[in-house]
Amino acid sequence: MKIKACLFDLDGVIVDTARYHYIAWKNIANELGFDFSEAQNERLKGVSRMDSLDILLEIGQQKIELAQKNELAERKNNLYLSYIQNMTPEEILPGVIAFLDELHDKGILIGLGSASKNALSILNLIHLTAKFNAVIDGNKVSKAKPDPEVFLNGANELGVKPQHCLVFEDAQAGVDAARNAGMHVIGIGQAENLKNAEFVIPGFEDMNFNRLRSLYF
Ligand code: B16
Ligand code: MG
Repeated sequence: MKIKACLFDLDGVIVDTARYHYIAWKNIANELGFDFSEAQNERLKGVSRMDSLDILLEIGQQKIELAQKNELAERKNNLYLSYIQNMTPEEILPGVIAFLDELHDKGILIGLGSASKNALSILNLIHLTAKFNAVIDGNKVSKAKPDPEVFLNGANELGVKPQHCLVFEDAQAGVDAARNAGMHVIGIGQAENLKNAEFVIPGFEDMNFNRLRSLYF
């Protein structure tokens, strides 16, 4: 088996925080006087907070000063934090825990590669931190996805070569980051939003070690 480590994105892969990000950004858009659809939100998935704001402002055709941008990004984050503060392990997406436990039993290393600066707080809220051998989040990287930095740092911390890593991602920027890192990648979601993924699966309910082995033997 050529896979020695699995690297998981957080938002949209382990837990569905994407909808909380969406509602928070929609609030900011509405305040600025324009609407923001779920289809448009696809462009923000996996993208860092400030890059997300730039995309939002481009959609709303707004030009604002840096100080106001910083203030909007902080307000969005405070809204987001207020939505996620009551998250519980019940919000972990179906099949995730069983798959992580199976990987652990088979000796596959497990890493997190998230653009979010809130990733560790979320892992703690859903009681999943201990299952990860390495956690790389938005505080540990300087270049956002699709730059490969987040996944290369993860591989490095795990001591595994990129070609032996498999990334699970729900965002195009993340799939591109994994490919740019020279890693294998399985998309989570719908194929039309995840070009260049080797395989696309709807979620982890039907994912297990035997299936992984059949795909990557
Ligand atoms: P924060 P992931 C990403 O997390 C989200 O998909 C993206 O929508 C968000 O803007 C980004 O984290 C930054 O999050 O504002 O919490 O630092 O998908 O890479 O786990
Ligand atoms: Mg994601």
